[in-house]
Amino acid sequence: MNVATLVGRVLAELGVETVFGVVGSGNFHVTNALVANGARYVAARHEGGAATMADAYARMSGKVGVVSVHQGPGLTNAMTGLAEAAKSRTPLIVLAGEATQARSNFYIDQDAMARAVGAVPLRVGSAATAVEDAVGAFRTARAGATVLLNLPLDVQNKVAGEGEVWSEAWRLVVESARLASSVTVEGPAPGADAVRLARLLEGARRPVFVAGRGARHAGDELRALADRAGALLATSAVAKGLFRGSPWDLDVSGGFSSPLAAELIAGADVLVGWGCALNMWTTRHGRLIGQHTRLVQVDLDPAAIGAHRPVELGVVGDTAWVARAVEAALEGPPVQGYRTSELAGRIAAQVRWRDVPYEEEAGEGRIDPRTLTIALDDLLPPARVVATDSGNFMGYPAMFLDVPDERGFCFTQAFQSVGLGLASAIGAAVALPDRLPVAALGDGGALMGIAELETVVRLGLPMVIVVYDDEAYGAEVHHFGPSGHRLDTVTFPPADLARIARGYGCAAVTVTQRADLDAVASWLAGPRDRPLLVHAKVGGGGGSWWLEEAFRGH
Ligand SMILES: Cc1ncc(C[n+]2csc(CCOP(=O)(O)OP(=O)(O)O)c2C)c(N)n1
Ligand SMILES: [Mg+2]
Repeated sequence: MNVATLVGRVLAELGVETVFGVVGSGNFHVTNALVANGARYVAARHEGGAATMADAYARMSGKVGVVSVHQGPGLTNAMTGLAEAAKSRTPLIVLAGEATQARSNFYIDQDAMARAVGAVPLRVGSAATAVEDAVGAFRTARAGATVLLNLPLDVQNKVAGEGEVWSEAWRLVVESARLASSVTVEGPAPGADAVRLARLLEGARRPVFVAGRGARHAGDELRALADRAGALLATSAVAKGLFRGSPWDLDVSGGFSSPLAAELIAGADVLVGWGCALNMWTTRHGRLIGQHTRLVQVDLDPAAIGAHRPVELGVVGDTAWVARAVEAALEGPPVQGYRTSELAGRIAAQVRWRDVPYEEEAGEGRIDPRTLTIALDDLLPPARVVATDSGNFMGYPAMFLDVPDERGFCFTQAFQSVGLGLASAIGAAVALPDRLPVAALGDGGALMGIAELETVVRLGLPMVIVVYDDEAYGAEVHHFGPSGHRLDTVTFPPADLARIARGYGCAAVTVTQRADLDAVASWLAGPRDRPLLVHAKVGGGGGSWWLEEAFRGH
């Protein structure tokens, strides 16, 4: 056995079940070894897609994601997806061949590439350390890092593991790291600060909890604590769906908040961010934090506390642990807090965006994106996972498509890159095969990431791909247009996206009015053996305020 094969075998042994990638000579053996040892290989058509698929898969499955790429260009192609993963602290391993001769065409400084985007560069150093190196990479990833595991070409081919491979020593290394591939959260036990938070909540009359990425695993604990403290519940966009089903769920806090949700969050007297950065998105640049709101942040990472906004109290610890500790420290019976019966009625009637009246704006041959999305929300089954791309359009799916829980929304937007939406939906679909995957894309993002349409078809994913086509980089049009700038660099002639999709093997429908969506109902009623691309020619809706929020942060 050579080193590359041994590394693949170790990773499979550690519980890696799925690997995404584009295979070349430098990652051929490691990928084949993963497959030979039981992993599923998902071939992407571009490494950018592969990296994002692995990222989305990790987010939606709770397991370590693995992507396998060729040395040099295989890695550079993957970089945008890796930057997104690293910024989101997705537990991810990039297996990359590595050219070690500086005169090789494939040579680049791969460690520097990884560092530049916040990933951790590691290396299989020798045949003797291959097992240790692979286990170390897995552990580092599982603790919440995006890891580049370089596989130097001159080490890959060395003989490894012969004779000693199933020895007791090897077994022990693997056994010690085997906790399936699930991501585990480790951190200090909550202490006196948790008690301080309990006291603060006892004195609160209008508490609000905002849960972020670091609380996606703590939904039950936070609901229980909120019930005791009379708190309303909201999330950042990456945790959308976490409190679905609760009558006190305000959905997303930030640019996507409905007017009622924004009013209630801003009206909090104590606001607790749970595993949530409280950044410009979640707080609308601070406008959702009331002048007299007492701000608390709970986070596993001490450096996250107060990083975006000063807080009165910071509690370091895993959000589920802290929530349990705070609940245990609360004295007295459950209190009403913010939860009046009058408010329950208002929330039930008005908190969803679709219950907020709007003027239909679309003109001839165009559908209003709000009308489109509300109609799709009615048509698509509730067991769904929605992934969105970036752009002016993206608030429509985020605000008007409901999701059943925190695994119903895959929001790969930490790097704000256009073009990751389709690959995100593929990774989510592979992680959650029992749900209908929905990709919501702009025309720009759809055409940027279109190579993976072949992947959707090849995998037979029953995906609905909605393209909000305004024949433009609408974000730029809406931002710069009003000041009279020329817009021919950001506008495009019509493209027949439905026909392009049919060419890839999808079913497709062009939508210019509500009645055209009957084709979606027919597709849903059929065998769903081919993905459906909904080419929606959208108009109206205007420039989005969530995007203005983004431009303010540039
Ligand atoms: C990779 C990348 N390139 C460029 C941008 C700048 N940008 C932000 S939104 C946008 C327009 C995207 O167009 P489209 O997908 O059609 O969505 P729309 O804004 O029209 O709704 C662009 C080019 C970016 N964020 N990421
Ligand atoms: Mg567009």
